[in-house]
Order: sequence, then C-alpha cells, then structure tokens
Amino acid sequence: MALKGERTLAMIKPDGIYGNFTDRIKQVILENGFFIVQELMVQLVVENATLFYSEHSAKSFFPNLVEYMTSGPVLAMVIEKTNGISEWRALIGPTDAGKARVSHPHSIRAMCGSSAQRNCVHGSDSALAAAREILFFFGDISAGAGAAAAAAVELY
Ligand code: DGI
Repeated sequence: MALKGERTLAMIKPDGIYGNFTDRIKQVILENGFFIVQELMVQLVVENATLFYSEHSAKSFFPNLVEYMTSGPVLAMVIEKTNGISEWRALIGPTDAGKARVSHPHSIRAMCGSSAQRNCVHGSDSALAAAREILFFFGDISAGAGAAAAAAVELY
C-alpha cells in the first residue's frame, strides 16, 4: 500500500516510558488515523540530546533538559497522516504539561506530563524540523539507510 500522508517525528520521552504510558500514547496515535511507519527505542547519550535540542543550547533550562532526556530510554516513531505535523502537535498539546492540563485537558501532555520539562512526548514543529529529526533517528528511510543512522545513537 502506498502511503501518501505527511510524516513527522513523535517521541515518547523517559517520563512517558517509565510512567508506562507507551501503549496509551500509541493507542491515541492509531485512533487518530496515523500510521506508525517506523519506531526505535534508544538510550540517548549527552552528545545525542545536545544535538537534538541544539536550538535551545543557550537557554537556562538546557543542562536540565539534556540530563532529563538522557535519564532513560526514549521511543522515537515516524508517524504519518495527512497534515501529520500539525495534527500531532495538536494532539500532544502545549509545552508546559501543567498548563496543558488546564487549557488542553484531553491532550497527551495533560495525560502523562508533569511540567514544562517533563512533558512526556515530543512532536516536530515544522516540515524542516520533521525532516531533520526523522533523519536524526532513522536516517533516510526512503534510501533504506535507517539502520546505519540508528547506529549513530546508542541502542537501548
Ligand atoms: O516543541 P516543544 O517541545 O513543545 O517545546 P520547545 O521546542 O519550546 O522546547 C523543547 C523542550 O525544552 C520542551 O519539550 C521541554 C524543554 N523546555 C521548553 N521550555 C522549557 C523547558 N524546560 C524547562 N525546564 N523550562 C522551560 O521553560
């Protein structure tokens, strides 16, 4: 079957994994009409997390963010749906999970996050970010280079 939707990078962060939210988050993904095209569970190391969040490197919360993102495994997924990038951002809700509970009570971050940092899931915020972040975890899927790219992060 040919898939024709828009691909984005969804990630379950360490608090989502350790809170045992993986199945519930996947259920939300599938119930909302996404395909899960590829997935990879990895333990990020400091260099990986620093690179992934490099746009935030000057922020005061950056060291804590890197420490949190390397505190346990993450599950990265390429998910696909028409307008998938904005649809997934809408499903996860605002960055600050505490605020999400008030303003977007049915969002994923309201369900399983606890703060601005520990917000349990990630979603690419633009087409450029989606391309970069999918490449970060999976390499060029269409060229079959996923396994090589996966070797660039420490396999869990
Ligand atoms: O795209 P988002 O994850 O919704 O948000 P973002 O790109 O602005 O920030 C990336 C991550 O950085 C976010 O998921 C958690 C962390 N972060 C953002 N703002 C804050 C923060 N962490 C702390 N501790 N405080 C913040 O204000």
